Amino acid sequence: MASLSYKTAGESHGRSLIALVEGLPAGIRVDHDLLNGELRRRQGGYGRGGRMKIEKDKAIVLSGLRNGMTIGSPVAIQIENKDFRIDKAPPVHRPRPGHADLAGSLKWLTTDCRETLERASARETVARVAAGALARSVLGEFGIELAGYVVAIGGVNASVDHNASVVELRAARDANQAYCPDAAAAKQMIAAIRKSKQDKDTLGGVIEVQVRGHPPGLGSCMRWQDKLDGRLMRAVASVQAIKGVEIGMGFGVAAAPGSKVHDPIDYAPELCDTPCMGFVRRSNNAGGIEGGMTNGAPVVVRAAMKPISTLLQGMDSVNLNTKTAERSDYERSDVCAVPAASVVVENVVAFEITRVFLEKFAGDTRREVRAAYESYLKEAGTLGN
Ligand code: EPS
Repeated sequence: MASLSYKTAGESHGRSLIALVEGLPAGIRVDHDLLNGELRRRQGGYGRGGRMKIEKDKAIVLSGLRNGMTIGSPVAIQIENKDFRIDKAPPVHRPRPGHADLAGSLKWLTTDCRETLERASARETVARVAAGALARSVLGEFGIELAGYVVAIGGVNASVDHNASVVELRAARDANQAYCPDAAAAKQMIAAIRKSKQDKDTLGGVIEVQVRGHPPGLGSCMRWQDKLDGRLMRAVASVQAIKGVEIGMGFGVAAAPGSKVHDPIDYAPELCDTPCMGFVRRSNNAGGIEGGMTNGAPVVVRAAMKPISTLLQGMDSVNLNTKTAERSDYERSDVCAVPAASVVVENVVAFEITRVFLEKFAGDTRREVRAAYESYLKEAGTLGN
């Protein structure tokens, strides 16, 4: 049986975006509301540009389902571009610093950056969200939940209550256009984006994703390829404009002594029948991952997003045809896409968690996956007895 994986295809102004997901067990009911809800959320957030007024992203599931359930075959999802005009879109000869324009033009030996930017565009993240949201139909069956939200934009930092439930975090996040659970910080973030737009500039920020309700032991310390932290970091760092990924305390671990970094272990017998099996931590600096495996605590991943590289004011660049100094080209773009990227990062994390879940509890059908999961919990319940 194929392990869970996905591929994407499509250009920013091509006909469609495509996600091709392989390795889902049969018998999973696909949550179309979640799928389309996440696509809609990705289109939103304060600071988005004109394109999102044109598009109405909706998943068309082309294969892999019968009566709304997976049958074990590859699931192809299409999301149509309303702004389909790739053949008529003008050439771009003045690369934008920070975008893929120059590196791609040198790689594919062209002076037209459009050949690169059409695929490098963050429009591709539509397909990643579709793949991740599809995979979440598996997680939902096992009570595993995620919340992704914004914790900083342009130097405005939110304060997040890590004891809040996923439902509370999502409700607070969904109450504003910064997708930030701290309402006061959200207001300041929106004001900062508004100012940035006036300044013809762009803003980056920080996204956090939490995973809850999963069992310990997802991932492995046995092969470097299987370490969950490495896999999450790779998946998140590959999202357009992400320049840094932290798990838990992240870079903070480098300055603090071990006694202030590692999370003391307690046993709470009343929690012995929950996925953490009663082993609780007084802190979660490890971000729920030790030795490349989940330890039962919430997984906490943070991602730093750079400001969008298309600036209305342009930046110093060079015309690839004439080699003369000119300002970079302007393409319609966003002022700040950190809220939208929080949806992308949440769903790429969801995909990686589903992947490791199905590695540990593998099966061709939902029933076999459930049996494997329950058998593990039963065995774990006898640990030390
Ligand atoms: C995006 C679609 C793009 C951009 C943005 C994200 O559409 P267009 O280029 O037609 O305006 O708005 O992409 C970038 C900022 C980028 O640098 O690629 C989307 O669907 O998210």
